Amino acid sequence: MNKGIIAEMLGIDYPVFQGGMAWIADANLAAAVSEAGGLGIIAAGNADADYVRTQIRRAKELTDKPFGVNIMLLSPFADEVAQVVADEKVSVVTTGAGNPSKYMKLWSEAGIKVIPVVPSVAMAKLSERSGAAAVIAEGGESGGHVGDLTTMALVPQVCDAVSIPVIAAGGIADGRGVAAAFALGAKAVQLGTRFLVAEECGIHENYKDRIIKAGDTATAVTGRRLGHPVRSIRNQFTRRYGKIEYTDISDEELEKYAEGSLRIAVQEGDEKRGCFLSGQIAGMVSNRETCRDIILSLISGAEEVIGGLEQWVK
Ligand code: TUI
Repeated sequence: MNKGIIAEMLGIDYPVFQGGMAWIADANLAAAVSEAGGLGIIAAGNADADYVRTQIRRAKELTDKPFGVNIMLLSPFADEVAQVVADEKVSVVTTGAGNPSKYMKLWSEAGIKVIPVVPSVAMAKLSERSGAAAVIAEGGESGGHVGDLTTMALVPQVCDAVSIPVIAAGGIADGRGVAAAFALGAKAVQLGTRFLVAEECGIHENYKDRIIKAGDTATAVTGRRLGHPVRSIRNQFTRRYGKIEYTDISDEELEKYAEGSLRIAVQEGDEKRGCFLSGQIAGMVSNRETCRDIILSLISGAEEVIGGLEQWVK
């Protein structure tokens, strides 16, 4: 497979990004993905500047290849983390859950390529105007904080609306998904859920089991009332959240109910109190594998699918 313009621009071997999953995507996972030829991404999530600096320095020890940092813009530490990535001159910054425009000058002066996650054409155009190198069009099939549109509807509309390259995310976990993303006009893909079960991913074994055992309808979205819809595996946490979400409970109490639930899932694997973020594609994820095997199977799978599509051409 030709690597395409995104991989060319970033100096990586394959057009595959690992999503910046809060509490999950640390230096170990990111370095393993980058070493395997994809783009590993450290998630800043809600962590402070010290944590993010430590993770960046650790990743630099583990790999000489480019890697990125994802900044979750709703984080109370977003400003200080934005400064850390500039000081550390990371190759790539991706952003989620908001509009990164106010940081663009700082990051471009540090020579960072900024690639915002966008849930709509409007956000994609705004990102292009603010100087983004590319955008990640993420459909609501994805895990975590989700937008309204599906990958199938979002990606081609974003590709038509901007002239910077587009990376597709949401609902992709094998070569068929990669081939489909290219067919829609994307130049690379980003995957989260499949990397959850990577050998190098340090989450609790219960979390990995939940992903491997998940079926197609295993996930649900909670948190719409607070304006931050989040997709995760249905369990006691989501059922209880769903029950109280539209009662007269205050926003503060609702937020308090969810507080810490992601950390509990990742570190304690507590099936009752944890929020196990996952995309809808979890039903197809069934093997624990190394990051290298995941990336190589995505690429060889996509090549096979694309080769087979010739039957449709007269
Ligand atoms: O950000 C994600 N996925 C996430 S963030 C997260 S942690 C979290 N913590 C508290 C509340 C909510 C989440 C877990 N998973 N994906 C990228 C993404 N970005 N999806 C949707 C968006 C997005 C939404 C609105 C990007 C921009 C945007 O702009 C709105 C505006 O006008 O500012």
